[in-house]
Amino acid sequence: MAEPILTFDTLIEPIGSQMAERYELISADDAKAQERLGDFRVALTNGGLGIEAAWIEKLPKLELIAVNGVGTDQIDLDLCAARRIHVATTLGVLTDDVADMALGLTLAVLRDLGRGQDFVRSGEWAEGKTLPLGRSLKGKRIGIVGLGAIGRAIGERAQAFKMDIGFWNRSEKSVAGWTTFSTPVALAEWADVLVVAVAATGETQGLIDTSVLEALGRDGFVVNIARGSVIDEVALLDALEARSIAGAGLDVFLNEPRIDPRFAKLDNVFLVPHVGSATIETRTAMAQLVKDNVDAYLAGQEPPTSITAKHF
Ligand code: 8YV
Repeated sequence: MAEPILTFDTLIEPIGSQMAERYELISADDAKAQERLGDFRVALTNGGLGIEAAWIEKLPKLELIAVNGVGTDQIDLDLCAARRIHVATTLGVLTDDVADMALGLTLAVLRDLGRGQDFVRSGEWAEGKTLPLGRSLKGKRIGIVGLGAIGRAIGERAQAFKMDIGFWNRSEKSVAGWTTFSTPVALAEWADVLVVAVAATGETQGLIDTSVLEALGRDGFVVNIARGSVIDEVALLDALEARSIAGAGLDVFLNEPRIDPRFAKLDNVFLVPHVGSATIETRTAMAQLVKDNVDAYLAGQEPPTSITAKHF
């Protein structure tokens, strides 16, 4: 009998079909899932959704949560570690695409690409109207909040744009030629563009608050490719509306996909729907790693990218 897997997410083709051939994939939305609660050793989800603790508690045999993503903010890792449940993510394979998105959003807001496209499509250009000038990336200071693999990849790209690099990281790190700051406020005071690349945890919730936004100032931009929860979103919206910061490029929000309607009314933002890793290449590599984790575990091995195994 094929191993049943409780699914909250589907994987890109052809890996989705390969999984379905080898395992019995049962969607969490399917009534059948409720009848099989005692059978599931493996659950498959993504970074945005995670899995509710209430689900974990209903699954007495759960041994592996295979995450199609790197974010684990929607998973109770302490509970998983205590129950010796592997949480295996797609560590490493999405770094470059997410870093590209951070630079894409930086370009989009500094050069006002959204307004530029609207201007061409609406015919205003043809009518002879003109647009306000954008701002150069070259020579600007980019302040990276969180120097993990993605933060570092953002810095490397920003160097190619001839930006000055600064960062804040919870634990001490140093990179030749990059300036380190002891607090997010100090980083924001220095930076022209503050890029949020830190993992969402209890400690980083609301890290980018009013004091950080005030330090960034009216010529400063915020870019977020991490999680909505890392920014005090009401403070961000207030600052954008009051123009006490210049603008924001955002891939992530609170309450996705039903985000705060105040965002849609702003003309100093560039908004994309949580697509940092959404390329065919990266989603294929992510799906392959999810499958590798599941295959390895069910073959009696440690899942290659388990982040909880070290706590067992
Ligand atoms: C995905 C993410 O969009 O890795 C993450 O944590 O947020 C993204 O890569 C998400 O996992 C949905 O598949």
